[in-house]
Amino acid sequence: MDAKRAFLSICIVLSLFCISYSEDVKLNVKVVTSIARTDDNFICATLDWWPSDKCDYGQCPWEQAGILNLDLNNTILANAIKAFSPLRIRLGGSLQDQVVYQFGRTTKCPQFQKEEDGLFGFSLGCLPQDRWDQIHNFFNKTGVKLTFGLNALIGKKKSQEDPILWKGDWNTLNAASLMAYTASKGYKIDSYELGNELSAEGVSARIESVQYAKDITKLRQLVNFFYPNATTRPKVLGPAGFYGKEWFDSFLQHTAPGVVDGVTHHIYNLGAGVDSTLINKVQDPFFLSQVAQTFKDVSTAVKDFTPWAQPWVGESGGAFNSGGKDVSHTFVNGFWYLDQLGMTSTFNHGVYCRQALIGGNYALLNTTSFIPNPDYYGALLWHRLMGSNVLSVSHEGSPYLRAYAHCAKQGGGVSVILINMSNSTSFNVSINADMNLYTDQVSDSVADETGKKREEYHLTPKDGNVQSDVVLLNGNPLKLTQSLEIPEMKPALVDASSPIRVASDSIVFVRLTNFGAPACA
Ligand SMILES: *[C@@H]1O[C@H](CO)[C@@H](O)[C@H](O)[C@H]1NC(C)=O
Ligand SMILES: *[C@@H]1O[C@H](CO)[C@@H](O)[C@H](O)[C@H]1NC(C)=O
Ligand SMILES: *[C@@H]1O[C@H](CO)[C@@H](O)[C@H](O)[C@H]1NC(C)=O
Ligand SMILES: *[C@@H]1O[C@H](CO)[C@@H](O)[C@H](O)[C@H]1NC(C)=O
Ligand SMILES: *[C@@H]1O[C@H](CO)[C@@H](O)[C@H](O)[C@H]1NC(C)=O
Ligand SMILES: *[C@@H]1O[C@H](CO)[C@@H](O)[C@H](O)[C@H]1NC(C)=O
Ligand SMILES: CC(=O)N[C@H]1CO[C@H](CO)[C@@H](O)[C@@H]1O
Repeated sequence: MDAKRAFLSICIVLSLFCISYSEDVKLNVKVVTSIARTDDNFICATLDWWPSDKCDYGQCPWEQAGILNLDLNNTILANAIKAFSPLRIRLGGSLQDQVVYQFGRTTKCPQFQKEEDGLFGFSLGCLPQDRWDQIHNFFNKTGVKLTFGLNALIGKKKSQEDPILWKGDWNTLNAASLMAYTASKGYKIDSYELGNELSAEGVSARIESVQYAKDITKLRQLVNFFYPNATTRPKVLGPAGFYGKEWFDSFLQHTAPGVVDGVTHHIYNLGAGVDSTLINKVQDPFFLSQVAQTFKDVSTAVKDFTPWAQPWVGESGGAFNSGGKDVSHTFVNGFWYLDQLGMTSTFNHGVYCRQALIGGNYALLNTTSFIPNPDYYGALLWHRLMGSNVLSVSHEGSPYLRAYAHCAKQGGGVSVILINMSNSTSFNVSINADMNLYTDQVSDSVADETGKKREEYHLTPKDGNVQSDVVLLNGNPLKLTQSLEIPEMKPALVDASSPIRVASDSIVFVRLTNFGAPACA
């Protein structure tokens, strides 16, 4: 400690010469009980409806990535999805409440057009039947657990008194035709979701909470009718919008047991994609923590009113209006994204859907080349290493070091993620397994790690540039193989008795294979 202080003061005096210093941190992991649980497929990514002429801030970042245009023959896209085996995908977004399906009585199938009076500046659009077949063939081949977002405004009318309030009952006919066809073809649907961002204040449109509860109850009836076998029946999710206490409480109180399986809400806590301070926000732990109250509120509301359901983040892109052009697809965005995954897990969220798998500036895959961005690899490591039981973890070091611990997904032990948002401090982290249920006083480690190995995955940006699209794993760039496969991601095996070195501006996943954790047994 003294040596470190001395080093630090020399550092301050000779600040020209001292670029970085290191700090010892003791991480305390409570291993007796878990504090929350996620779904086995917590990682989820979205696909959206945006046409190529969706533009923000003088830029049109969706290109051919909307679901009606997306090249489903692309090898990288298929390999990127297959690597998750399976990947949870939510298909939905702003234009979802303007899509009709070419099934049943709906035979005409117009495409989205720019339209000034239309919601989000577009006309109605349509999902052609043959496109639905192509989508399902592709998802079947690549292994996708699909959430499909249905149009909730069909049958409703704009009210007189409030220009964005829509009134009247949901007309289920078109959705029923789609569902009948989908079930008859044996296409797998993990869940149906109703509407997009119509809750609370709404965005372009809104529905009152009691009306929405009535509509989603109808969706439950449709699903039960078309999927009589309860074992394989899709889940029902909603409201897929922004949290507001009054609206959510009322909606949940007006749904009967068994209607809703997942309570989905959306997060855009970083503000507008055009914001020039976006790069600072994603590295600022004090800013990033502010959204925690929303996760807690949703989790509490679900526990109080619909304890049979699970809270989900149904869509989260960080920065809205397609993300930040120079930030959202780069290494630095991982500080926000992986911290969000950790944070929502501790608040008992089942799933976290990242906007977007492809499209916009915030995609896991590059919109034009399909080459995975750094967050793609972060998501994949999370999916492979972090199991569904969440453990409590704390330390007294710098707030710029974030840490989350889960039972390992496979092979036993505990997985930890360490996020160092500091560009100047590195950390030497030793991990203590705290067996004490009742006090915070640190007791002895349970496992003698001498001679044992642990697995480490160090993620750093190429050339130390946090705005790089290329991420290094243990010092080597992650890039597709010659046959365009996702590269293997091998851990470094490190003597388990030494501290974990966490460089400044880096993210480290660690699997402690020999960590005795009763909560993970
Ligand atoms: C942290 O670990 C590195 C490498 O093992 C070592 O050089 C450094 O002195 C350590 N720092 C502290 C503060 O213990
Ligand atoms: C994709 O592949 C299918 C079958 O291999 C083919 O029929 C279709 O034309 C291809 N589409 C494009 C856009 O290349
Ligand atoms: C793909 O479709 C076949 C035939 O319907 C089915 O047996 C299989 O389980 C499906 N696979 C996935 C991953 O959905
Ligand atoms: C329901 O689905 C499960 C899983 O596919 C199957 O084992 C079971 O036989 C089905 N039940 C009925 C009544 O068809
Ligand atoms: C896609 O890659 C190009 C070329 O490297 C880059 O200029 C662009 O910013 C990337 N876009 C996204 C959204 O990843
Ligand atoms: C570290 O971050 C601060 C604040 O964002 C910045 O002013 C500084 O230039 C950065 N230092 C390095 C070495 O990147
Ligand atoms: C304590 C510390 O090193 N803080 C720095 C962490 O990194 C952020 C972003 O790079 C800086 O803004 C802090 O000054």
